[in-house]
Amino acid sequence: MIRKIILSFIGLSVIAAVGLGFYISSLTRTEQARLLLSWTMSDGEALFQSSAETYATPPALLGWLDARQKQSLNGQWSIIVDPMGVGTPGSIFGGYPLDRQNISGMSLVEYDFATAQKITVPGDVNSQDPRLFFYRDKFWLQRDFAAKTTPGRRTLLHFGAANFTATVFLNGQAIGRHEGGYVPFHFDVTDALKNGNNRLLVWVDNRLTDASIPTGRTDWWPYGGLTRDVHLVDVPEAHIVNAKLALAADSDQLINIEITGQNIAAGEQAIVQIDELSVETKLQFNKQGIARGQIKAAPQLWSPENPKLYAISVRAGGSWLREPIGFRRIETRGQEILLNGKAVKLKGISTHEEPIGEAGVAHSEAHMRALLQEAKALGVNFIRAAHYPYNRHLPRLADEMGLMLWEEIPVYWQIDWQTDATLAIARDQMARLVQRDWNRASVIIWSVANETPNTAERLKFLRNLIDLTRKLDDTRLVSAALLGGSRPDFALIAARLAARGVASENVSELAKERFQAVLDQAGYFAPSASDDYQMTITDPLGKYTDIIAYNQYFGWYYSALLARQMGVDEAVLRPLMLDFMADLRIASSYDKPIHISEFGAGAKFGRRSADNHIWSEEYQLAVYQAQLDMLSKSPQVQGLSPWILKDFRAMLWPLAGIQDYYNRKGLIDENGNRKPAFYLLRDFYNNDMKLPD
Ligand code: GCB
Repeated sequence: MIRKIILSFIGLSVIAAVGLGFYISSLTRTEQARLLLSWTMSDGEALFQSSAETYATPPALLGWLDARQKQSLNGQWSIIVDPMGVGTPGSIFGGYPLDRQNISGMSLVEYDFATAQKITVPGDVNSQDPRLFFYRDKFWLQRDFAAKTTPGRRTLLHFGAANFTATVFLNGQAIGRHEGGYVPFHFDVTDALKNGNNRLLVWVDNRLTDASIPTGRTDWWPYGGLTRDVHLVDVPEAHIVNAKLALAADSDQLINIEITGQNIAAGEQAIVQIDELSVETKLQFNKQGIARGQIKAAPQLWSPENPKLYAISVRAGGSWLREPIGFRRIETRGQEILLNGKAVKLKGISTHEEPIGEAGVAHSEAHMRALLQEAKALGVNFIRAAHYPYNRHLPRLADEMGLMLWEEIPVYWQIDWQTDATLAIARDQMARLVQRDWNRASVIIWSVANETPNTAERLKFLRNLIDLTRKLDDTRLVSAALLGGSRPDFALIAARLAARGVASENVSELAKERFQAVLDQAGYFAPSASDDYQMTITDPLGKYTDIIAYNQYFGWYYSALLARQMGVDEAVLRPLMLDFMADLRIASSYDKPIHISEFGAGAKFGRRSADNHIWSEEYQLAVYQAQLDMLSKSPQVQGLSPWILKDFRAMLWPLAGIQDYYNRKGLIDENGNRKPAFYLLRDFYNNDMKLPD
């Protein structure tokens, strides 16, 4: 009988536990956190000793990171992968990621970080364990570290980025949460830090949703984890948070300065010095903790030919920061881009943040240097860093190596345009990117989006981001990569292709019939086989950007799409399109410079085809040939950044034997092998953007 009672008691407890488990997992994360905080462990120890009900959000960006005194927390971290959310605060399944010191042989603990698998930080989790390659969910990262606390100084825990939501706990205390990925953030952990050993735990969730930025559908690998450096930064109580320097709008001999301080009293001084130019100025902080002013100087202006940087030092409160900074002017005049008052063409290439010859995300200076060196070998003066903010090494090296930069936030394809929380993430990403890189002369363009469909809600959302960007930094150009070409445009292009098809000798009778049907539909507007066409970009967003940036895939996707719509084989349409591109021009209804932010074609390195089949090096080369011809004859086009320097990982492309989860539009493959189109583009750039004869 007693056995029966015990068994049914256990049975009921299990049912209750499971039921409670379901109940808890049905709660929102905030509710779970709240529940957790009201609980204590059986040994009386509070799981997390925070009284906060929601996680704190990080303060405004800390600038000048490289100039600060800091301790690296990079290295080996423990990882516990938690797809079921067992470690979720509030879970009753015994797997708490708790700060328990006395784990014995009798403790029911799943989350033993001492015995857990190790991974390297910085680094994404997906490329460090084959089991995690496609992983997009929750995991825990933990490390211990020794620290020394000093009275009168503050310690900031700084993350270069955490993809995509990170909740930070230090010594069992909830510190805060950042959502969004790709941008730096920090927390002041002075009060939670111990003199001696400390336990740091980061709960990372790399899921993306329809309301996140980006959404779950991206043509790049959504690498999760602590993908960039982690540091403890030591600052004095009264310190500089950030400082911005830029040439004044109306003079190359005046530099505007704005310094933001923390705990610096109104009336206190800041000193800015440029030793090499023997100039110095003193500014005063106002009640808002900001010091503004100007310094009279005549710096040599930064350019790709002369990437001149000056060591600038800024002193205020207890901070003394020193960084190399360059000064230059970037603006547009009609359809031209002017660098330091002179027209400049952007000879560019697009990139992703992946290293050459290694898996995963590029996070070190060496990774970035190798990428930029390969880009330089291509003869470029410009990089489009698509589609999200990269690590801080990129703009620093670009400053040094004389490369102009386009930096972007991951507002990509379809976004939840109507949700305030989504807009808040995009604004946070843009603000942190701008505030991190506003002293980098290399950065000339901020991009607020890529290929977003033209709707009223999208226009409102992107105008909000453009306004924010200009408010934070009015010394650079703002753009967005647009999807171009309206339905009527493509109908008129289809009619021209059809006219060529009907006149061609290499086309079957059946295909000619189809082409004739397209021409019959065009009726009165039916073109002749020699008609050219000008594609005009009219997207209403163009009114608000400084540059009309256009991604187009003539010769690649558009051939497939039009072939399908016209009911002809791609084998017929692809060669017709390549010929037609010689008579195609790109223009815009806005009297502004056009930048072709993407074009490209997929090719597997070493794959050859005498018949110019797709995925071959020959076909990629033929698309580049036709594109460069077309674009060099489109006078409004002031720059290019073809897609893309290197083959990159993407879940969209499973085609076995060719793509294998890589996007193959690279001019080099993942190991750095150059495809023939690399050399054509190099010759084009070295020949003043004209195709060599
Ligand atoms: C695009 C996107 C880029 C893709 C590329 C492609 O238009 O902007 O992110 O990777 O096309 O290869 O399809």
